[in-house]
Amino acid sequence: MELKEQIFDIIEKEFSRQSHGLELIASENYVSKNVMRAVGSILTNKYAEGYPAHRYYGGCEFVDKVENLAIERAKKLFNVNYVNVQPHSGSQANASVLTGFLKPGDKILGMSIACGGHLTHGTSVSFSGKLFQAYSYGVSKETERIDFEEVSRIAHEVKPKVIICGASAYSRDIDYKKFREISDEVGALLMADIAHPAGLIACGLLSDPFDYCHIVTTTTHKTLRGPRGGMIMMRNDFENPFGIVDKKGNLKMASAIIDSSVFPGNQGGPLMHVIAGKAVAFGEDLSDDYKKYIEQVRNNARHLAALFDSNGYRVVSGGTDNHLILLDLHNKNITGREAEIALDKIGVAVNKNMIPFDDRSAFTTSGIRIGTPAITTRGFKEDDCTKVFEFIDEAINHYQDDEYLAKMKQTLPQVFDLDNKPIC
Ligand code: DSN
Repeated sequence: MELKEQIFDIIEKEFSRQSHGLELIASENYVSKNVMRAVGSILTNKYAEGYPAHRYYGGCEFVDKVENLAIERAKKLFNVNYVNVQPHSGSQANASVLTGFLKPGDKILGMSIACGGHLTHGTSVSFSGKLFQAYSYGVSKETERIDFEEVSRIAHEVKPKVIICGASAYSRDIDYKKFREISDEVGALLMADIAHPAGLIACGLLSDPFDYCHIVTTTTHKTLRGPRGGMIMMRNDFENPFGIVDKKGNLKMASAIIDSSVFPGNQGGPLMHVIAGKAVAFGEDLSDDYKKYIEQVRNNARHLAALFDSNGYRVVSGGTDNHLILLDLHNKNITGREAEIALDKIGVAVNKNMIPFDDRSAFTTSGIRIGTPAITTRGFKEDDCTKVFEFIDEAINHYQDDEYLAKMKQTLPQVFDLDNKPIC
């Protein structure tokens, strides 16, 4: 087989995996044909370092239009006045904000990864924990919701320059007002990372972070159902409080700091094909159909949480406000890793996940995270989610029986009528 055919053969197999299985990884989704058309277009050929009308390359008249459209649509979607659509990923967006405003050794405070935070919010293995002195807050043992007493205590003790709110495995709405009060008390900038719930926030199903957070970052491929990528937003620009000046000695506005930190600070040429995909996705996200979709995402998550809860599973924090649920599998005598492997064997993709105060490592874990964005794109409603629960429960109850799991995998496409629920 020729080299290029090898790749397309693998892509076909992945297409079959995605089509014939259930995708329950909370950070994944299926993009539309038009998003794929944009991302697979000749825009990938174009270099466009800089920003619209201020590029370092000729021939940018059309890619300028693409980037401006992506910005305008994102502004409308989130009701904001500043957007940078160039970050290649959520991690790059976070890196651009943190390295733009801070110097190495400055202090940051973010949610601990063990309680649901993200790698780039200060873990020792990421740039955020290597470049900065990183501190973390968690959730209360009783409620498994953000422990604001702890946030306040640590913030007052260490006086971080940036406080980060937002998470990757947290199923509850976030009180951004409380975070802002604490940030103001200690003179910190407040950054929200809404990578996971962005779509629910855009449609008003969760609290709006923009009135309280100085800067908001997101990814574009999770609930927003766009291409893989990142984005940085502000409702209102502001004077940076850290005295950062430009070459002429003028105080830089936050927008100028972010723009120069994305390019040339952290990235080179923007991925114009991906920015085009973002523009297409944001156009879709502004539609009534998307609003119905995202409401169904939340309804499906609530339905699943209630089913697990009433059938002997422990749902972390007792339920969900968004698109994901976190299950504590202790009482099922199975680790998160074992559950992930068993579910993989029946064609259901989830990820093992630590639960708050987990007594197992990040590699083993006591929990799994389940998200509904992708199955909802395939048209799943509450009835389908009841079957999803039954499948997961059955697989967990037979997790050591490979033959049983193999039979379940064979029946899964028919049970869920997957041939009539295409992924694109
Ligand atoms: N790794 C992503 C997730 O699965 O939540 C976050 O970046």
